[in-house]
Amino acid sequence: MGILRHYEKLLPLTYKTPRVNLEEGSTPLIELPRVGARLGIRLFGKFEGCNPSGSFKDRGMVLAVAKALEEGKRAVICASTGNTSASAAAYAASVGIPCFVLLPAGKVALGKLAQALMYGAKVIAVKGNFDRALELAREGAERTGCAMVNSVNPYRLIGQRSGAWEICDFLGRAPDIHAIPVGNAGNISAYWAGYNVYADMGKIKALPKMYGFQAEGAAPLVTNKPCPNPETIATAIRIGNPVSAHLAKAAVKESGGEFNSVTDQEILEAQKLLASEGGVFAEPASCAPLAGLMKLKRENRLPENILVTMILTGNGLKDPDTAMTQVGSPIEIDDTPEALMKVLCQN
Ligand code: AN7
Repeated sequence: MGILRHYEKLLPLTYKTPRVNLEEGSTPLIELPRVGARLGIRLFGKFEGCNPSGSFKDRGMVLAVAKALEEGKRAVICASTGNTSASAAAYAASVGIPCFVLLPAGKVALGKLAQALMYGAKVIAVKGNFDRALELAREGAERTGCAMVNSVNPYRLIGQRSGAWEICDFLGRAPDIHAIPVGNAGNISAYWAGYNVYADMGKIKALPKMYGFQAEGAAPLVTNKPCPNPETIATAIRIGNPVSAHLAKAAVKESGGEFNSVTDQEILEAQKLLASEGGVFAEPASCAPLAGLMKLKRENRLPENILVTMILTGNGLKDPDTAMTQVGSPIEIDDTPEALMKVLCQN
């Protein structure tokens, strides 16, 4: 039914807020018994790749675009490592307003670029990294009056709280550990706020520990200082100066969690493991939490038999190029039963 209808009472809606809807949210919380057994925990992945534009960004974008319309804005603008742009472009298309997206040139996964262009956004490739593109987008919004729909827009994070509510509605409790990738640091902050809303309402008795995972080459929250030249294969989280760093730090501190980093190689191994033993294909950035949990396990820092949720923030289909570097090619055969049998009977 879409986030705005599903959580109408928990969101800042008025009778004037248009009920924008692409049927976002209600994504599956998938138990992953084979992967969980390796870790000695009960493991669930919330597959945000099932959202209409293929990532968690739709949860906040639907509210940000609805509020922009309510406030009389005529266009939206954002900077993005890819998923925000795909989401903004989709919602702008659905309500019929222009969308401008600023991307770090050459550093966005192909599927995301194709999405923004297909949805009809004006796509601008900036010769600089995401952090610079974000500064430019903010300036563009100020000078033109376009609605800024990056997570500096408070409605984005409010909409993204819905992910936490769905997890609690499904499990009847919060997880012991909530593991999540961290780029611009909005989503971890939104989940923490969401869990706290449910705790205040008495819907959950205990809060989770928030574990934020970054890529080693773009880990400003682990090193505790901005990273001027972020670099990682997980381009979605190739961010050096997260705008919501203060909120994310508070979430980790208040919950008794931690920030940690994982290497690109660990991310790729986790992506393959999640697909081949979980049946879920998530994009590289989304696999930083699994890589991080594996690391904690190796270090004997992961308690046994606890309930852990990881947020699988984006669909693996968005970045086939990276996936293909990790797998072999198909076995080509002549179009005969004999040739087929040779392959089928190879031990
Ligand atoms: C798949 O699209 O920042 O810590 O511009 O696409 O809330 O930023 C994407 C971020 C994790 C990090 N996983 O979330 C953008 C953008 C995926 C992402 C993150 C992103 P935040």
